Amino acid sequence: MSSVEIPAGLKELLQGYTVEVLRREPPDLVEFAVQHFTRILEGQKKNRGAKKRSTRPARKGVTFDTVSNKPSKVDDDEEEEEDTIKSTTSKYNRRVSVCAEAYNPDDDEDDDAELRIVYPKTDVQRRRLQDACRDILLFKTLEQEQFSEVLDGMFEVLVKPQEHIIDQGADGDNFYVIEKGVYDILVQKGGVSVCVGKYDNKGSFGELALMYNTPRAATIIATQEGALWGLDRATFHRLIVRNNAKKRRTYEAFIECVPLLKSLELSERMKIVDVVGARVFKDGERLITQGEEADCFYVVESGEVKIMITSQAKAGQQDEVEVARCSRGQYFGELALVTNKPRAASVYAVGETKCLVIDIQAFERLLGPCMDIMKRNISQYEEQRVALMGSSVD
Ligand code: 1OR
Ligand code: 1OR
Repeated sequence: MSSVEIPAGLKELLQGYTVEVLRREPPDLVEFAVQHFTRILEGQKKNRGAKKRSTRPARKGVTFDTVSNKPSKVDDDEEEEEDTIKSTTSKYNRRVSVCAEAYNPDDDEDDDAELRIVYPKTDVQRRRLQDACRDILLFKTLEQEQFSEVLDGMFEVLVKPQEHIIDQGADGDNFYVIEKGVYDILVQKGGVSVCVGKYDNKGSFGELALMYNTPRAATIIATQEGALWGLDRATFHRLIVRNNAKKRRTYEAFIECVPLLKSLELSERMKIVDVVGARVFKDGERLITQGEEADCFYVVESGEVKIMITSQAKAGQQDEVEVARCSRGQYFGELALVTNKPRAASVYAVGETKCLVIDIQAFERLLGPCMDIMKRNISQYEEQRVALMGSSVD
C-alpha cells in the first residue's frame, strides 16, 4: 500500500491516455488529449444515463494490468468497478512495442507485442453481447480466441432517438454491433440526404472507414432508443483487418471462379471477401425459410443445397417440392433482396454444406454490377415455375 496520496483514478486516466497516444500516434498531443478526455467524459455521461435505465454495470475508469498473452478471464466480482486496459505481451516477449494502427496485416502475429483493451462485463452483459454477435458475418471467420478478444474489447453504447451514431464524411472511430434499436442509413445524393436502408434490431455497421481508412460512407441515425456494442478502431484493425488478410488468401481462388462475379474487378471481388462470413450447415439444416424476410445472400463453397417450394394452397402442410439444387460456385437468396419481397423458397443443406454469406447492405453496395446477370436468371425462375408447377404456386 502506498502512502503517497494520489487522487483516485488519476493514474488510470493518464495511463489510458498514454496507451491511446502510443496506439494512434497523433500529431498533436494536446489536441488529442482534449478529444480523448472528452470521449471519456461523454462515455461517463452515457453510462450514467444507462445506469439510471438499467442495473448493468457502467464503465468507470481504466486500470493498467500486465497479463500473459492469453485472453484474461474477467472476474465478475471485481469487474463492475473498473474498466481494464491490459497490456498484453506476446508469447515470446521479443520486443516491447505497442500495436500501431499502420501495421501490415500480413505480419506474423507472434512478432508483435500488443496492447489489449478489456472492458469487463458481467455474465449477463457478456451473454447479451454474445447473442448480438452470433450472426455478425465479420466475426464468422475468426478463430475462437480472436472472437473472444473481440468480445473483451467491446463496450456498451446506449443511444437515444435521433442520435447520429456515424456522420458521413467523418473519420472512423468505432465499429458497431447492434443489440437493439432501429437505425436509418442515409447517404448524400446531389446534396440531399437520402435514406437508403435501415438496420432493424440486428446487424453491424461502421466497418468500411476502419477497413479502408476512408471517411465514413454513410450517416447512421438511431430512430429510437437503442443499444450498441462498440469496438475501437485499433482493436478492429488488430483482430478483423488482420484476419481479412488471411481471408483474402483463403478465398481468393474460390471467388475467382464464381461465375456470377466474373464481371467484377479483382479489387471489387476482394472487397466482397473482406465482408463475407463463412457458415457451415449440417445435412438437412434449413438456411432459408419461404415467406420470411430476407437479410442475406449466399454462395455455395462446398456441398450442395436444395431449393424447395411450398404451394400456397397447401401451405402449412409441409408439402414441399424440390425445384432446384445449387453446388460449389452457385448462388441463391438473391431474389428476395432484388425484388424486396419475402423469400420465394426454402433452402436446405444436402450433406454438410459450407456457404459464403453476404449481408443485404454489402449485397446492394457491392453486387450492383452483377445485377443484370441475376435479373436474367430471375426471369427464368418464372418460366420454370410455370413449366414445373403450373399456376398453383405463389
Ligand atoms: P463506414 O465506416 O463507412 C458508415 O460508416 C457505415 O454505413 C458503413 O461503414 C457501412 O457499415 C454502413 N454504403 C456505404 N455504407 C453503408 C451502406 C451503403 N449501407 C450501410 N453502410 N449503401 C447502402 C446499402 C443498403 C450503399 C449506398 C449507395
Ligand atoms: P430468395 O431470396 O427468394 C430462396 O430465397 C431462393 O431460392 C431464391 O431467392 C432463389 O435464389 C432460389 N423460384 C424461386 N426461387 C428459386 C428458384 C425458383 N430456384 C432457385 N431459387 N424456381 C426454380 C427455377 C429452376 C422456380 C420454381 C417454381
